[in-house]
Amino acid sequence: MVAVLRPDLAELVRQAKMVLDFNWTGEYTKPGPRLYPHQWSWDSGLVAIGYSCYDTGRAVRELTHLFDARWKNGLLPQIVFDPRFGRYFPGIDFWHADESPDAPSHAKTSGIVQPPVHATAVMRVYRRSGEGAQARAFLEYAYPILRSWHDYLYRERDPEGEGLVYIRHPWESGMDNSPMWDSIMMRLQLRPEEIPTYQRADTHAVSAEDRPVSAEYDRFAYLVRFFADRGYDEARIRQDCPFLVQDVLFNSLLCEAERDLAEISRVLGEDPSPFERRAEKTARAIDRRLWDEEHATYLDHDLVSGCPIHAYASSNLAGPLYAGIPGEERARRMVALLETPCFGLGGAHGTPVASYDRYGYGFSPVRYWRGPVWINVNWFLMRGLERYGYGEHAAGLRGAIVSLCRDEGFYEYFDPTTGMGHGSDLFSWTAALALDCLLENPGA
Ligand code: 2M8
Repeated sequence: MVAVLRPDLAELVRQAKMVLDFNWTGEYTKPGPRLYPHQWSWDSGLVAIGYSCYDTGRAVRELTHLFDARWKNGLLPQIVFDPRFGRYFPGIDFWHADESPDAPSHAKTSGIVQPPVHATAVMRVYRRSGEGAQARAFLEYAYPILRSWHDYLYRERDPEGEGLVYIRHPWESGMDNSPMWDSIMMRLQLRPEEIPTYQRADTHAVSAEDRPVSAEYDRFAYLVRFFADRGYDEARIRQDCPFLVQDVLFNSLLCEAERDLAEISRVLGEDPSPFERRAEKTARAIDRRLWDEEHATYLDHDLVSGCPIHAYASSNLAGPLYAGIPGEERARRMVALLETPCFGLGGAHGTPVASYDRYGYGFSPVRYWRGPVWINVNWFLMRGLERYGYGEHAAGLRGAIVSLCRDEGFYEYFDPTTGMGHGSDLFSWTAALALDCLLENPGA
């Protein structure tokens, strides 16, 4: 950890910790104080990475609260509901998750997943805590849970054994209304009677301009009803689910998390080779099947149409670099694409990269995952650039993340053209990953 920080940065560290304290419920950290009152899966993983810099106890409690809500089949749920907070759609009653025999009896959860960053978070907590007896005890507790979580993904979401798992709802990607899903959403022609009755809560907390449009919410809700009608039985769901996608970021994060799981098993004296093999199979599958030679990027694959999804999101570049998937030449071409005004890496704007090609069809500078800067995607990219030896770019991105938070606040996302913050303020993973950038020695 850095011993002395510039006074303005020391103040930023203090503010970031205050955001996390403000959102800490005593059991988990709310992603945002009003918009997101429950516990979210990948938010908790990323927040634990932030806590691992200065508060191991909090990191362990955060992850333990999520892990304790796991399903019997290994599924780690996207949301663990806190019954004290009602104002969120879709709430407990809309999901009907407990109709699944796999749902836990002691916790209320949703019935989908989010990107698997948890083994990575656990490993970071262990390493940064000094690897003592207590940290080892946490590894021993987490190991079987992480193993069955990854087993669930490979067993239920990769039935053909390709090394690529599918997601079945845009919410599972974490990038809810990305233009990547537009072609599928358009195909989903709903009759009025197929649209569930629901009331959104999000547009009461933040501007409707910043959030997905209602045609998207209709389809989000339709898919939830579709899963509930099938009792969350994966074999039945995959038979005719209209949304089945092999997502680049999800699979890249899984690949890296498998390597972290291998590392955990090594520390515990277990055999790491099954996890190493699975990680390498996934890495090869991403590199072979999802690479788009013409545009020098990876593309998501739509399993329903059998076609690649030609939409250019920065997560499709950040994920594979983060997980060390492309060879040097592909990585060089990807970085060159990131440097173009489409994404703006290291450019005159001085902001981190946009989530979607700024000149792409459907780009919006403010509407959620359709273009704004997100700190988690940039943090994955920063790690990837470090990994491939693009030290100057990585340092520039680290500086840009820190400056944006210092100048604008810890917002959920930012307009890439002005830097202005949007969505929820006091957003936990923004604060947590800024702390990671500030408190870790660059390059360590
Ligand atoms: C956003 O998604 C939730 C649904 O999961 C929502 O819009 O209500 C996404 O940004 C997602 O990635 C994130 O985990 C969640 C909580 O921060 O909010």
